[in-house]
Amino acid sequence: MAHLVTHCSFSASPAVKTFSRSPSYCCNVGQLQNSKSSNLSLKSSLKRQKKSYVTCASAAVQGQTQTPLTGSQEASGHSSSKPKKVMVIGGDGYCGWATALHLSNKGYEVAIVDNLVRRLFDHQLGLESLTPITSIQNRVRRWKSLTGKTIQLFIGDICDFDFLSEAFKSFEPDVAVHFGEQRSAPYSMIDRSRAVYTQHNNVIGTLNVLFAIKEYSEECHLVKLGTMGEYGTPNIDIEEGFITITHNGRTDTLPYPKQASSFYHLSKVHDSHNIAFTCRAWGIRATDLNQGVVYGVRTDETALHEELSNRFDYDGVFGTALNRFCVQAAVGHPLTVYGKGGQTRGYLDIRDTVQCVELAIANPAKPGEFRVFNQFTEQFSVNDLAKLVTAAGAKLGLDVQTKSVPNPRVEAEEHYYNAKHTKLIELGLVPHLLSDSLLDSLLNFAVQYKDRVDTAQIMPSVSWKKMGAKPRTVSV
Ligand code: NAD
Ligand code: USQ
Repeated sequence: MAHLVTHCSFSASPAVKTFSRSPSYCCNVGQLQNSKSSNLSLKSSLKRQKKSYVTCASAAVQGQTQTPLTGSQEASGHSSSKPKKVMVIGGDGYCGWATALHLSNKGYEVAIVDNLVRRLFDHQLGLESLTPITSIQNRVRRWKSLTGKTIQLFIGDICDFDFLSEAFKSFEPDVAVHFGEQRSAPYSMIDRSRAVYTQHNNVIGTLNVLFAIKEYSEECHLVKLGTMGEYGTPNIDIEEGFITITHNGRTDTLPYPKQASSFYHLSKVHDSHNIAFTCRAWGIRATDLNQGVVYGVRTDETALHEELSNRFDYDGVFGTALNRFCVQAAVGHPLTVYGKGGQTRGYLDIRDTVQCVELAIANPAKPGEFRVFNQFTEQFSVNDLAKLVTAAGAKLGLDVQTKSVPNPRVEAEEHYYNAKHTKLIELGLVPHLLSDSLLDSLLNFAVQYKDRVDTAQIMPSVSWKKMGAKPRTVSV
């Protein structure tokens, strides 16, 4: 955890003091040096977190009327008058915020659990979302004022079991949707301390969630965000979680082999094993959603008001391929295809992320069942994405160029890729496929905010091979 204060990479910040890991990371963040004003508010808000606390979205924002969205007033799949309670861990993040609002809109009773560390990473690395995002407290207040719906907040670290226990005892979730991890592969490859932090945060956080379910909410369905990257890029078809193998005349159905390619992706593999084990050992019910790369920013709910806007990362550490390419096209930066560009992955629209999670909740795993769904809608190579963005840019009058940059990662650049993804479709997923109109609107969106782009953050700055034990400070 030392990196959280010691190395303000990608910024000109002076050195700051080290501290040893404590259950609540917030104690020393005030020493961070970036973005003075926002940092100050982060400092004071995090100081208040030293002991876990709960806040509820409070009264309506002045001057706003309550206009509930359309949609079921009752949580889908739940016929009694009591709505299902869904704890969204990581609900201040990109996928989590969109999902929390979507589930709240659908009539679920939602609580967000988040330690706001994603905002802290931005402060440390000198990064900023393309879209301005307001505090989580303002977000839920605005939601309440617009819809009349309350989202409870539990601000704290799920690696702190006392905090998590209090949140579980207080909210009594029927479902825990777990997005609350360090999710950037490049971040996990900056240096030893980030690698250790990522695996500690993700693996211990998930273990704590499993123990909290066992201890306080045995019936609670865990919906855990995994990643397609757990499988790597094998030279055979990728199945949904399990593969039936005949070996020396005997046949068994076994977990699909995992070949993750970053310390982040490996943390998800460890999570999957721990979850599968606790389903067998304790009868926990769990769905592991092996999600592909997410693109897009607007959902029905986040589009309602600027204070509900979602974050949109385009930098070389947290930005993902298609979102980055749209921003690059908008500012006239050549599209950064790494290496040969044949790297193929599963992709999905953020509107489908929220739909998939809702489907998993409405059709829960049985006690003791460990289900795996591959959560993506289409496969693209990086070269495919560059071509699509170039064509969409031309329609908007943008002259989009592509540049092959040396690949900072260690990964296959030309490979076979065919991943199954039928289980969510069978449950009713109606995908938003990547169409010209979606690309147009994403590009227009990037153009709208292009003045906020810091072009110095676009090129990749983390190398898989140059990673070392020493804390890294990368200058801008
Ligand atoms: P994000 O970084 O935007 O959000 C994660 C949230 O979790 C942040 O708000 C962060 O503050 C919180 N968090 C992290 N550690 C925590 C802890 N110990 N205690 C409490 N809160 C904590 O990430 P995202 O893009 O929304 O991804 C969410 C999940 O989905 C991750 O598990 C990620 O691995 C997975 N996923 C994301 C993508 C993608 O393209 N964004 C694709 C596949 C899978
Ligand atoms: N890539 C480029 N140019 C870029 C950015 C990325 O060529 O400017 C390439 C990468 O080398 C990689 C592919 O695009 O081959 C995808 O990279 P990415 O940064 O979009 O996605 P990745 O690092 O795999 O991680 C993202 C999320 C992570 C999630 C994962 C799903 O950050 O949380 O787990 O997507 S998956 O890829 O299916 O594992």
